[in-house]
Amino acid sequence: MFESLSDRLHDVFKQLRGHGRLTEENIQEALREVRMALLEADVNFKVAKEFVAAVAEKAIGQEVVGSLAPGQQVVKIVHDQLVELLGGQTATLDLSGRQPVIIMMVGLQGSGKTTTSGKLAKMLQGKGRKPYLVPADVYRPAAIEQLTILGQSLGVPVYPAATDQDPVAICRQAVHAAQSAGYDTLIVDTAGRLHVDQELMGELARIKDAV
Ligand SMILES: Nc1nc2c(ncn2[C@@H]2O[C@H](COP(=O)(O)OP(=O)(O)OP(=O)(O)O)[C@@H](O)[C@H]2O)c(=O)[nH]1
Ligand SMILES: [Mg+2]
Repeated sequence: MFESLSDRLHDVFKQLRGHGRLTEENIQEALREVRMALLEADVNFKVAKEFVAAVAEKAIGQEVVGSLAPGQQVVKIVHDQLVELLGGQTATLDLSGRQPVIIMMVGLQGSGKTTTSGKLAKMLQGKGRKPYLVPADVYRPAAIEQLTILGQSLGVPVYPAATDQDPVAICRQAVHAAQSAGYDTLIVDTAGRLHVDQELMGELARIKDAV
């Protein structure tokens, strides 16, 4: 995703720099390209729209038009805005504390918990940690299988949970299994849920308490 985004932006910037002077149309055209690049890189529609609007406002506000190196200036504005969009500060995962460290993936149905669990596991493995994936979604058909296959393809061990088990029990047993196998980071992939679903929200609280 980032590779194709940077390729696209590179092309847009090259065109911008090529202009001795920039008109407002030049900038708008470039920003249309930036917007397309963001959308193709899977950025949320609203985020892309706001991003381009913010850049446009700054670019036009700073009187880039007619300035000495207008292309450079627009590139800088886009760059600064991208840094801001991705979060001005870098936050790292806090993996200190008693081992195994437990990461709980929580969110709406389909928001990307399972996929992100896999990405996290791979990233942590690359840093020399020993992640253990824990499927705690016993409700959606094939949810356990999804994480199991993901783990297999990544070479990350997955706790062998079954759908007739209680998610709280799965997590508790997975912690014991991790302790005896020497896994230092548990990634608990919970079932998607709405915050108004009291029963399922209660389950999350119980998992948190249990592990
Ligand atoms: N485009 C895009 N799709 C994603 C991303 N992350 C996940 N998906 C897709 O979104 C869909 C749902 O992803 P999951 O990881 O299964 O989401 P989930 O939160 O675990 O879903 P539930 O367990 O059903 O609540 C899948 O088709 C994923 O391939 C992402 O970053 N970008
Ligand atoms: Mg899932």
